[in-house]
Amino acid sequence: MARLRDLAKKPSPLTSGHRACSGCALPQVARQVLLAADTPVVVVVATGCMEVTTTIFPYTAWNVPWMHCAFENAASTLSGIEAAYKALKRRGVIDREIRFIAFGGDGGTYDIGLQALSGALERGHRLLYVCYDNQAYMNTGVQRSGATPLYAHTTTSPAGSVIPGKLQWRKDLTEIVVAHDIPYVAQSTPAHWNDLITKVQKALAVDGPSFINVLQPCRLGWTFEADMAIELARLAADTCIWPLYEVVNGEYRLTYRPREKKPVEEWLKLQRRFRHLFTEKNRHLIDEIQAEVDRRWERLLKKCGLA
Ligand SMILES: Cc1ncc(C[n+]2csc(CCOP(=O)(O)OP(=O)(O)O)c2C)c(N)n1
Repeated sequence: MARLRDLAKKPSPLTSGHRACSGCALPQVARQVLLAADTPVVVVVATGCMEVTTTIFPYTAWNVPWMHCAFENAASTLSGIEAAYKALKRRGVIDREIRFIAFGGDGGTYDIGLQALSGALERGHRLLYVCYDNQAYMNTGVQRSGATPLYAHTTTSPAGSVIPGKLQWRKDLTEIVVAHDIPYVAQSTPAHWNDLITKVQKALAVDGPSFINVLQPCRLGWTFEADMAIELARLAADTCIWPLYEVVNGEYRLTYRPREKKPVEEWLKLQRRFRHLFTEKNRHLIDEIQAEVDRRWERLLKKCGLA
């Protein structure tokens, strides 16, 4: 178990001075993930907010070896790096233990990078892929992605008289990754720092591919007050819209069970992208979301042997 006291003493892998929006949870995700590593790491980041806000030429906010890749190929770029490392190690050129971490947004992971991710998992590279899921293509202007929740307002699923926001439920990428039968898969948030750090440590310890899906509240696209990102991440777990769990060699384990399962409304009402749901005409849509959250939560409890 990590201790804040020890983590605070480590040099920050991501410096201040990056250009993430005020109140964005993205730097916390990167910091927490990288602070969990006890060996040197090499990082690849798919094009998206994380890359764009931290590497504005000629500057970089990264204090770790870091490689640019395109929007769709973080997993294959990192696969190549890991394969080269293995070859150099075999030849005795490198003798250090190094770990490999890719970050991708939800657009770059659920959608355009899914093929590269699936291939890397199937080939069995020893790498950790972290999806920072802010639930839309935020960097290019809040377009809906496969991760955008049902009825969220985005610029390509605008809530109005024609539609009440996005018409599809979000794709369950974590379960898609589980289907690859890799050694370690998990979901977490930056609000649950100890949960996230423990999961990263477990992921980096397995001799094969690992994947962690981290919810990242986005101030711009979800639209909330600047000090609310961590609270929204916490509420996502407390409402069970974003359950915290891990799947180790196919075995499901819940890592956080809210003492009191809060109504999903509490999470929705703090975000302007769901504002249209709180009208007389649309209130039944909240019930629909709640029913689906409940159904999925019960299903997860069963998988974890808790129901
Ligand atoms: C092949 C390709 N298509 C489109 C783009 C333009 N583009 C750059 S970032 C981005 C959105 C990234 O969204 P996401 O992965 O969700 O990350 P976020 O910006 O939300 O952090 C897009 C569409 C690109 N760089 N490459």
